[in-house]
Amino acid sequence: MFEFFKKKKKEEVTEEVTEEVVQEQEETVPEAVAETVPVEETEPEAEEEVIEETQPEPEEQPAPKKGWFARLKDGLTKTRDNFVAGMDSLFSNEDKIDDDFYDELEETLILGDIGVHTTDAILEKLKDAVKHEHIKKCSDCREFLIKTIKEEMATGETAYEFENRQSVVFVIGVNGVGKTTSIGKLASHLKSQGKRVILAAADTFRAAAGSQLEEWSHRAGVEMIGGVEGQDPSSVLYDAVSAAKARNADVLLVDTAGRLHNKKNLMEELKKMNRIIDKAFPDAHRENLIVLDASTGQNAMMQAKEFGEVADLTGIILTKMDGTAKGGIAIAITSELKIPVKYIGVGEKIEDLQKFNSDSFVDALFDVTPSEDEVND
Ligand SMILES: Nc1nc2c(ncn2[C@@H]2O[C@H](COP(=O)(O)OP(=O)(O)OP(=O)(O)O)[C@@H](O)[C@H]2O)c(=O)[nH]1
Ligand SMILES: [Mg+2]
Repeated sequence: MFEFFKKKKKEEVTEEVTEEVVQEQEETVPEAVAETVPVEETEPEAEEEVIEETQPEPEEQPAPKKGWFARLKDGLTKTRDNFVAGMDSLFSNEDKIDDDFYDELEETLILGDIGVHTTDAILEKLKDAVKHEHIKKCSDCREFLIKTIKEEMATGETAYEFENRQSVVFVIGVNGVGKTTSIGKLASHLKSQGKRVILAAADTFRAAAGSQLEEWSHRAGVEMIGGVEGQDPSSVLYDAVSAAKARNADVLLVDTAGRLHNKKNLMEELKKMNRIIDKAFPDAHRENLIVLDASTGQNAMMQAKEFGEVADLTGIILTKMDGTAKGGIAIAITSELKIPVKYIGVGEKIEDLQKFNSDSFVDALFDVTPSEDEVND
């Protein structure tokens, strides 16, 4: 679990640090020379000044690398503050459980974007446990709640088999949710596992879309097949599938438009692309990932339902978990739609994509310390 994150982060942090150092050197060395050369010809006072200025600054130590669990917790800070803080006061008292307690818990869960359906399911289980198990006081409920949420989120084995098979990953979602960014991050993750990855820039609607993906392809060090603005996205897709076959690529990641002239057009276009992949590359394993912006809360749920008409969704990439208090939506989505969240985006950088594990997610949300194995980098 999270192996890629552990592995990748190490490599990339080192790369990044090295890059920064190189850049710093490139920038600072000529300046230092330029400033120190005239010093020999100038007044001694000036010399002193310049020397003072050019004293090598103590090298800034890179901040100690955080483990993935710490980063996940950091990313969930706002959600935790919003969701769990309210609950803590609810669970901190030793009172007997009564209807007021249930009402307050219900409100907290719904406000935490857990969704009505999931909240009902959780409360049902809690009431049952209060009746049949030894849960008497409000303070006994916390652990039970954590266990129940974990159960609600368990959608069976979360599969990442596409990572190990010849696959086409069709990435869809409304505009601005983070499709292109997530594809870049995913490409980099797959590349670091030694996979041959090709990107298809099948968003030909927006002029900048192709160049955005191209930038990510350079960052990730993978190839991209694109077209020109206004070109039929399906023709780009054909080219990309042909290239993936010809080069025996492991994974073809398909970026799509999040907006066309209108929503109906978009949906029709995506359906067509879905059929093309099926026809042109029937042997490839298919993964249809919808990208949802966690900060949009319940809207994300609606989008998952709508895009479910385009293709059979096999997973979700939930982005922008770092900046939202609505991360509880991950619980609602997994529990209600029964579509597994496979990755979460916790920032804008290439390494800010994590494989999703519901147990760790709930632990991070409730500030539970996970086992040593889980946190070890
Ligand atoms: N903080 C944060 N920002 C993210 C994350 N993922 C994406 N973003 C940002 O969200 C913005 C939109 O991302 P894109 O990848 O361009 O979104 P898109 O779905 O491809 O958008 P369209 O091409 O317009 O459909 C960018 O500024 C990204 O940097 C994330 O996990 N966290
Ligand atoms: Mg895009």
